[in-house]
Amino acid sequence: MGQAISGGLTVGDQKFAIVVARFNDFIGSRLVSAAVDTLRRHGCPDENITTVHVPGAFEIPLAAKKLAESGKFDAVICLGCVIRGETPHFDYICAEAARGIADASIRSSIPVTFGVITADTIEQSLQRAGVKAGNKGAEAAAAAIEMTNVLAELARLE
Ligand code: INI
Repeated sequence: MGQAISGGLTVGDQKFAIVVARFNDFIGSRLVSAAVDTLRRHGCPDENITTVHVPGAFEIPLAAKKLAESGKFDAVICLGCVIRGETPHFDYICAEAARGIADASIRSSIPVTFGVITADTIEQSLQRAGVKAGNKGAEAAAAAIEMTNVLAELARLE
């Protein structure tokens, strides 16, 4: 068998940016708390965490792209909550948020993780924000940490 490459969950001097939508802030703030808690628990000092607030999930990609391309961060964590019941725009907002976040990551070559809840109801959203079904903010932060370490391993191949 060839070599297996993976990334751990240890934080050294990596710097993280969090982009969070203010729309549905009741959920978004829970995602931020969980993301920050996850970063801290893996060793990230508070001074290495920058949080940026944008109006809604639709605006996340632009801020994420700017942060990712700034050269100041090792990963960007995108958080928000889009609830279908509240808008006929649901599908457009979700699609653009997902596409734009992926695009920011590929263009900048740094991890930009997707912690945007897309749910049918407020109850489902709450379940994914720390009640019953995990917390998308914590997941997105853990994925960001892991990916910074995967990229460090990949850089050693070059
Ligand atoms: N933005 C969200 O983040 N979540 C939503 O559920 C939502 N709804 O329901 O409309 C939402 N809309 C705002 C959108 O993201 C933009 O901020 C707005 O269209 C201005 O560009």
